[in-house]
Amino acid sequence: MSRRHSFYARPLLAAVATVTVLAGTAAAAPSDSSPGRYTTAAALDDTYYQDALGKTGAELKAALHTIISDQTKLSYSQVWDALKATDEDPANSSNVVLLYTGRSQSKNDNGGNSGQWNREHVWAKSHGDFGTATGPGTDVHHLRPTDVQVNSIRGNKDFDNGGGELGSAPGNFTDSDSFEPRDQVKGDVARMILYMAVRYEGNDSFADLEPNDQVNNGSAPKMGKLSVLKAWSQEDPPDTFEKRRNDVIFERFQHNRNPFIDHPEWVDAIW
Ligand SMILES: [Ca+2]
Ligand SMILES: [Ca+2]
Ligand SMILES: [Ca+2]
Repeated sequence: MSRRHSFYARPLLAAVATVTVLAGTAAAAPSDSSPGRYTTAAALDDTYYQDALGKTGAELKAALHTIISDQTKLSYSQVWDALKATDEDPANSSNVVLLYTGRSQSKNDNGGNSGQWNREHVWAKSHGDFGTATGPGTDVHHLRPTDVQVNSIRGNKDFDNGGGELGSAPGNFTDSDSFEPRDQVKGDVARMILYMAVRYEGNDSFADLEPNDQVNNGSAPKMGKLSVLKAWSQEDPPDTFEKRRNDVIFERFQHNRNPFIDHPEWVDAIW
């Protein structure tokens, strides 16, 4: 375990220690004792993203790859519990919010039956054929709770605009070769795909995942369409739910971040 990793794995302990030291004094609590202190852009730039600052293009991508590859990896069964935390409904802690339908549903109503929620691989696992072995197939940065039937309709299609609207998930569209998610999650989808492209570079036992500007990518380790994903990232910038999700993954599960949620401008800096 690297020094960076062990440092970030213990934000709560550090916060507790700070509070203990200050107990009994009249001093105001320092700003870094609040739970979200690692999530401010300035704090992350001074620490987590230090080696990426000032870079662009392939150099930026390489620096980010090194930074985000320092992570804890989950098993596929651990993904269930992670999603119950990362995608918790802010208005109801017993529920998760499903990606495509936006439905709030009981955390315990997960499984493979119609009407339940299951684990959607936003980067379809057949694109690069990584399956559900520990690795890209269990990386919760691109795994989301979805309605079982809608997950099946999306299948392994690439992302693009157009098609007919899904009766079971209004606002989502599909045709024979592509899927268009609802407006509220278009940027989320784009940033998940681009995270995967930076995280997986073919230097482990898995394929080098990369976006391209096509559909019908099949089992190639590619996902389209890049030009559409870039537009979606612009149209739907990170909101509170997406940022909180990144924090929960970082602090509680994988201890790595999606850089494009923290720095959306890095999408254009690389692609
Ligand atoms: Ca299409
Ligand atoms: Ca969004
Ligand atoms: Ca890659």
